[in-house]
Amino acid sequence: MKKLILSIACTAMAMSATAESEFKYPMTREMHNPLFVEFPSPMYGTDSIGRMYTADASGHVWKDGRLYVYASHDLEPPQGCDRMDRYHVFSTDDLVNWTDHGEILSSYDVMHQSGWGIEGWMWAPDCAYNPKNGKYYFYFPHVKEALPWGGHEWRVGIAVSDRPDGDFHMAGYVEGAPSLIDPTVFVDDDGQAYIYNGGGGQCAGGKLRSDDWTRLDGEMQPMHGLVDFHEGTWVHKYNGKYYLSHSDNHGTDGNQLRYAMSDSPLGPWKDMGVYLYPTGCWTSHGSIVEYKGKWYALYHVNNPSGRDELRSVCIDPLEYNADGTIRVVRNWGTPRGEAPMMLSADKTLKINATDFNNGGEHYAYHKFNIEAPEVGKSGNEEYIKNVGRKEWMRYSVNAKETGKYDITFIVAAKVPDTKFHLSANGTSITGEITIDGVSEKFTNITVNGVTINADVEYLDLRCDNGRFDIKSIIITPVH
Ligand code: FUB
Repeated sequence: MKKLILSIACTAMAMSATAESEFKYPMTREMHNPLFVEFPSPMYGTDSIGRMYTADASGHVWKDGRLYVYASHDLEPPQGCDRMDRYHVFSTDDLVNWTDHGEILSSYDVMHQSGWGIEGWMWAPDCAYNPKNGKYYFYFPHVKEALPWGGHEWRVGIAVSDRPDGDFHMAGYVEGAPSLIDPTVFVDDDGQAYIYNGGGGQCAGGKLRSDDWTRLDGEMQPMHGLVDFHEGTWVHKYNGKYYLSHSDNHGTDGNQLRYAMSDSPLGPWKDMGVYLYPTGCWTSHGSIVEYKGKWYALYHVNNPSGRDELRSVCIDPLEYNADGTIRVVRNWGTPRGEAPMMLSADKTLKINATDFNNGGEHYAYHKFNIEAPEVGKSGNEEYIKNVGRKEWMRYSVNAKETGKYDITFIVAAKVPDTKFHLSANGTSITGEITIDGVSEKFTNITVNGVTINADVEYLDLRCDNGRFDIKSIIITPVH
């Protein structure tokens, strides 16, 4: 079995090597959220080239002042997350022009340089710089050998280089680290390096030896005080406090990113809540980094592909309150009017579908293949037409207080089995709604007694299947 997998791996590598040799790295392009999709990427097991998909971004600013992003590489066509492979490193010095430095490590390299590991399964990585020896340490979770799903032993692999952007060579794995995914390394101001990993509800942390960042100094311990921990640990320091951020197990519209604070890098931690609402992608995984005096959140979405296993890294500003707490990342554009539309217990709110937020693709809507949602006209009324599967529009609203509402959608399905839902701050509040029949005529569909919380910032109208036109959403308080 192992032999077969190895031979498939070698064939795939040989074919993609042909394709990749046509690329000249480094390769720089101007880019906006979602990032890196304009770079080429080999398609799994063929010699054709597709779009680059990336996830699990770890951001670092190194000696040269550039912001580097170490990300997972979702290969197309995906097979769950099994085929993730061939890490690339990206960097920028202006957040507009991004450089792909090319592939820095693959599962093939691990197998051939270290003698363990299987094809694919190269999940969320991180990188750390040790100023004492001038070396960059690339940490990544990888499966030791092929076993049935669930039986896998995960190792924290390590590759080392004198450069941040390539020339990494395997230097073993972190012996004694628990069999968990998503390793990350935080280096404190005194030079002490701490390593963390975690997944499936468990998070562990410990020290690396000061004379050898490939080895633990003592045992890794469970991190206490985290709430609803799922995976994707990241630790940073701000104004003398330690922050551990991670994804949670939130269901609808995907996981959220939460954070906890502590006076010590190994906790105990105090959960401080959510800093990134669900984006519509099943997984969420982020990092927080200071760059040129400002702070940024890196995270991923699935908008460009519409698939949970083909993700794309994004970056947005992150802000702290005066007390050191983190504000929720504002990746929802700005209201079309002067202020968010107001929801209150004494008035019906009519949201015209065409009044989606300002801010464009990624912030205010997602539309495949064309620039913006299509606008149609019915009599004097404008409407949005052809909202397709995994497309969405976003509307800024405020609620005076938490309340119950009846919500009516004025819609027309264009194909059978059309389904959609409405979310508040990335959480579905209506559940999936099916539009019966296909018609040119608009019809009213009402969902009764929907709770909308006072903290609502925006509503997303998301198409789950099929295609529909929509005129408006009418939100009536229930008394
Ligand atoms: O990318 C594969 C896995 O999905 C990562 O290791 C997790 O953090 C999640 O993003």
